[in-house]
Amino acid sequence: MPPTDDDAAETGSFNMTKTRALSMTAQAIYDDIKHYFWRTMGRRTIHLRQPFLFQSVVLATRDRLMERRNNVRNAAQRSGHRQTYYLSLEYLMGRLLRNALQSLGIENETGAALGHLGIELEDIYDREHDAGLGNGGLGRLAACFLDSCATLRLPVLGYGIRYHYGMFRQRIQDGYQFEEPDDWLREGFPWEVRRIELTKTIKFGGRSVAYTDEKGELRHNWTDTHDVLAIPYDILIPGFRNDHVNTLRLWSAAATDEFDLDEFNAGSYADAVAAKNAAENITMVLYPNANSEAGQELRLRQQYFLSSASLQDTLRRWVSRHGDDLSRFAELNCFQLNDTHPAMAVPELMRLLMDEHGLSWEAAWNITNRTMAYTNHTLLPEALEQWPAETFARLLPRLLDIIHEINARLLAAVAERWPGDQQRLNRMSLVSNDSTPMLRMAHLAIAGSFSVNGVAKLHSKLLCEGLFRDFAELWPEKFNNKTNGVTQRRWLAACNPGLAATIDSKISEDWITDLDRLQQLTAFADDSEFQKRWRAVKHGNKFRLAGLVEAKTGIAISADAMFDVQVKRIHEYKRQLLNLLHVIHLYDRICRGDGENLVPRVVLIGGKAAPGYVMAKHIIKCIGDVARVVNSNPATEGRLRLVFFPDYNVSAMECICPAADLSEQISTAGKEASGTGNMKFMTNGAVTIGTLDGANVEILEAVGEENFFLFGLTVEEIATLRPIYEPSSFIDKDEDFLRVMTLLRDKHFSGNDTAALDAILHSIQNPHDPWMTAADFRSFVDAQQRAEAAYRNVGQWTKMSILNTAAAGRFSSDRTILDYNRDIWRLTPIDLEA
Ligand code: 26Q
Repeated sequence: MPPTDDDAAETGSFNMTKTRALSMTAQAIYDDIKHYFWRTMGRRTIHLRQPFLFQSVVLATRDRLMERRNNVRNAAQRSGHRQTYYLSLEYLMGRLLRNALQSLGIENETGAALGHLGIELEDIYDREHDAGLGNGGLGRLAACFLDSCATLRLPVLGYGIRYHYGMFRQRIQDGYQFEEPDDWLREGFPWEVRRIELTKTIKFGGRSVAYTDEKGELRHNWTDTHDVLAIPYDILIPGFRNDHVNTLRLWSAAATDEFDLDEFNAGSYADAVAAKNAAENITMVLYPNANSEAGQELRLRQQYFLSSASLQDTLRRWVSRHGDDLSRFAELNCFQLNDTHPAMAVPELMRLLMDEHGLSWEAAWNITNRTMAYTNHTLLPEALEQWPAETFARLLPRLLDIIHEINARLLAAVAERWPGDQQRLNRMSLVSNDSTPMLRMAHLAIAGSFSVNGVAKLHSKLLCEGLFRDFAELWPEKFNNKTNGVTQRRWLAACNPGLAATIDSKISEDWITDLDRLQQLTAFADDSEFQKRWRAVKHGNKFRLAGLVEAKTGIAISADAMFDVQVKRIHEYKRQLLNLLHVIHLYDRICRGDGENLVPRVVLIGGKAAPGYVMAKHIIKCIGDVARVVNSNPATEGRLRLVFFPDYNVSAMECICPAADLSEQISTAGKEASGTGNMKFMTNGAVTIGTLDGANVEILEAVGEENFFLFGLTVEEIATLRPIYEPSSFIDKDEDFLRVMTLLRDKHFSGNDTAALDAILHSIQNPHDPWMTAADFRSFVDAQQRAEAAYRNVGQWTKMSILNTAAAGRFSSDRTILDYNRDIWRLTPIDLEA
């Protein structure tokens, strides 16, 4: 067993009071880079293809973060502050170096240091592998939140999993998606610091045994378990130029020394050691299914592993600072659950408090219910997590006891409030009433939390009226909204330096930490000189993206065309298909000679399909099929291009969102919880074409109808139409739509394999199409025509673009975090001076 900080006797510490802080000059940074390259790594010659110079730059940067982290820790310990722990199975961090240098304010100095070597800082940035430990929106939101918490100096620690393989890399071959493993740790990840002394032991399997303790109280023992070690790795998260640094702590699984050796001791020592893999598999790979419930047992292990290790860690910190008295624990700690993925934290905290710290049920429940807060990210019923009770019984028997007890008390409360309402009891139970009883993780999270929030106003409202209605009736005070946001440090300052400088030329730089200041740009929306500069920046960004697109796909696109962009996970509810139908309609117009007046347009679609999601893979294939025909028809030259952007990820978005003119946010109303790409595009001056869904509703409210292309049925209209929905009634009465369908039916775009196009034809024509794509076709095409007309008027379009950026202030994750802090966390910023 590795040493822990609990049992290691303190033998002293370095006196740091006389240590001077590391210098931030170009010379000092140069010296440190040289030191790491030459002395630590023992390398002599610089090859940019090798990782060593990049790693030396990271280590020099990390040193400067680490000394700030130490100062923050000392200040925080003195203040005895309240603290929040963000529990998330995903953190989609992307690259870290540019962000770290900009936050520390040493980008120029580091650039100069590398300049001595004749090396461009941009080339070092490009050397970094994305940390892709997330699927999409939910994981990237966690990363934006960490940035905002550090910038707001809030004591928030992120807990997650150090997956060995992150989100798969997407390769497109002959139009099909192929998944390749993302071996992101292969060259090492120099940002992380392994904290072996904080290792925890996680139990699995075995059985729960009841006994009576010396005081005559009923207690439980979880025995005969198969234990796994959780080893933490820390990544430092800097605030923007405020000397504040927070921590992201990622757990990695390792086998214990005793691991099952008897079980395998039948003869071969080597086989027994090889079997340690089973334990280490827990953190091997991120599950790549966003918005769908996969139900794999290994995923359940991951969830419990994260929950248990993180809670043990917070209890360890508590005991080391406050001793065994837990009476003030709830006052000073808060756990924010990023969806139900870490919902096992509810029964696990109960277990730790009762079984390991000797608390009664009432005392433990009082703490749990005052510290847990749950964020929901989906309205799709099929994405709500459920686990077979049987799996729990086998893997986590003690937790199942506790869940049954929570359920018994919940149902008693419901029965008291609504006597005789058996249906309500069945609906609200934590355990479904099926032949194979399932545990409903959302119900567990709601029952265990003092706060439940959605991620946009519409989404939060729909949760209370729909999925969680019974719970909202029982506990209305728990339910609240926290509209998502994105960090403007990454999603404007870092990724769009041209626009940032243009903004700075008119208003101060304060928007970097106070995005509402962008509102002042409104005064310049009509200023023709400013407009000219605004357009030049956008054009430059489009040129940059055109280069990337050509490098990745071989397709040449013109920066003079309108860039019409939809990038996000591929999912039927997001309706990439609706976008595709519009492209086919434009193509049809060009073919029949009605394309003379079309604004030249590049339609860019990117995103990953979950490997097991057949329909999503069909959609990718279809986009490729249509693209091939459209792009090779000479009539479309200079008018229309369709591009599928392969392997869309965080770093790709940093190049894509500054270059977009039109942002496609076209989900079926009531299905997209919030969306956050919509906010990144808006901040960078793209105009949205979108439905009244998720945060689009608030974007529209902020920017005004005249600066947004609204289309489509509302949530209420969708609900009314659904029972009588007949796609052919929309297709047959619409000549444009009929022509599009005829091209598809005639297999105009099909190659040898028609499976994808057939499936798509079928889904559009299906009266049971849950996404009701055909119903929104006409209104989408009309909105596209309005967008096109607006784009043709250069002055009008530029004004709309400026006004979108100007209205983006509300969509800063700083605002979101301030909302969480005001209503849920109630943290005091750390004051380094005090
Ligand atoms: C669940 C069980 C088993 C395996 C995987 C999963 C799983 C993994 C990831 C389920 C869902 C996710 C991710 C969901 C997600 O990204 N949701 C998005 O969250 C964003 C941030 O709030 C919103 O803006 C988007 O609207 C929402 O779709």
